[in-house]
Amino acid sequence: MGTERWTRPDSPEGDVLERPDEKTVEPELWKVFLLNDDYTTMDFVVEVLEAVFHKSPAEAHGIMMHVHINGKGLAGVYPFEVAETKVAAVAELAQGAGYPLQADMEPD
Ligand code: TYC
Repeated sequence: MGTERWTRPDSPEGDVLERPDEKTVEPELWKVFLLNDDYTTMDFVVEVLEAVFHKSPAEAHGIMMHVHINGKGLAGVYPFEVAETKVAAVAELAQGAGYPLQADMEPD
């Protein structure tokens, strides 16, 4: 909670530095969302959800429809570097197939 106050061993007295808590610096988990667009096919989105996010066909279809209707939908929650890799994998698959499908991420 708040900040942890600490002083370097060799620092002059009164030279108090502040280090934010770990959680403040970088949240542990990040949400990865798929974004809707008018051009990516529904079948392709389902394929991406199965391949990148390891969803079952039924789950993938449900998430795809949620995104189609609401504009955005949660594909998964991961540690930062895993989430970044998922976002990049979506971009690479989409670009390779010529679709504008995008994913983004935000702290959980
Ligand atoms: N809206 C797209 C269509 O009608 C389907 C779609 C769903 C696209 C989800 C992107 O993340 C998406 N073909």
